Amino acid sequence: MNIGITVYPTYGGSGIVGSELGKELAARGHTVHFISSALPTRLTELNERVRFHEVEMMSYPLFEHQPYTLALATKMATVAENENLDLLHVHYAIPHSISAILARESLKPHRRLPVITTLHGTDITLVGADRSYLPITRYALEQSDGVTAISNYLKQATIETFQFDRIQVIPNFVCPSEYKRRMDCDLRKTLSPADAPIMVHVSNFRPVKRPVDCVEILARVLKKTDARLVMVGDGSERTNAIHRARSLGVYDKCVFVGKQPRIVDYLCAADVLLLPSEQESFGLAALEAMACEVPVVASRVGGVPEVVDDGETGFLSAVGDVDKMADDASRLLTDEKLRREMGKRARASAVSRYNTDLIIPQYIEFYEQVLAR
Ligand code: GMT
Repeated sequence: MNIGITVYPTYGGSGIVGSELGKELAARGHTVHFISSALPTRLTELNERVRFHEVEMMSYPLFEHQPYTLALATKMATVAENENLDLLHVHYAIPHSISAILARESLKPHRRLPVITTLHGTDITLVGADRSYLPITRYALEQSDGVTAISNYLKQATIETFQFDRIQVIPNFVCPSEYKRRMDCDLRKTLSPADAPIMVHVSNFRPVKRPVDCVEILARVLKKTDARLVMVGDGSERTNAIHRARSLGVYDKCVFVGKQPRIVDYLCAADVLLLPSEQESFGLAALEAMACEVPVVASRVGGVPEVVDDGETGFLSAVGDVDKMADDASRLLTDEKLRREMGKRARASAVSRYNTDLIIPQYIEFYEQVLAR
């Protein structure tokens, strides 16, 4: 197949999932055309099967804000014609689905271009549910030729908010040969020279991720055992997290490394992953950590309980219950046997349920079903 994929290139899990999906489809013989404002972060290698088409924006004094949605729709239609696309698959409904629907309509009647929308989370629970975007998001769902969601939780949330239920759940995935524990970890020595155990947090540091809670957890853990907190990523909450670490007197136990291209290296260096989010429709960081045998301490929200089995592959708590999260993290950091057993179970669970070889064929089958209609 010739597949057009659109993602947010620089920010958030939906872009990562869309990019990884494209690479996996290409590895299975399909040709994937990424249509986006910039090269998506995890797309390091372009080739005959993985192509990139940049959305060009004309600036004009009359435009207070440049109409990206229209520029994207135009690019989608052009690429569809020039590259003979079979379908468009967009990640994150707003505004990608609307652009794709516009592109599809602009090509009628001489070209068919089915639109598949994958819902990731805040496109439904935060942005889409906001009154300013709700009607257009409902329209995007109804007009898409196929809709998938990345967890049962998100499907249910979409039904409740939009009374729309034509949704197939296709969960996120992880490549087990790429995401696996490596013991030759020099990075660990750099992050924790005295070999104190490491808690890692990976996110885009938006308020919804509650990165400040990680610092609160660290301060409590330090009362029981030495530890380091490695904060991977960047976003608006980073300064608040640093400020809180300073005021709690634990800044010297934190390492803020910013955005990193190879998350797997940081996961392999870690003993525990902290994911204290307010909302999380899946928790891709949790899945990637589990594949690297890292148990997860997370909030019991959204789709996280579908991924992390409480007491088996990690520990779940109410949002903001940093005392309980710190107790759970301390237990894992001080009890090596428990940590290793949980880590092994975490990997087994990630591999048996979310392996790329299991999930990518589900997308291909879904494409075929939509095309056959
Ligand atoms: O919150 C993010 O990291 C970004 C956001 C997005 O839509 O780009 O992530 C959502 O999609 C990820 C990939 O499918 C999921 O793993 C995250 O749980 C989800 N985030 C939220 O629901 C807050």
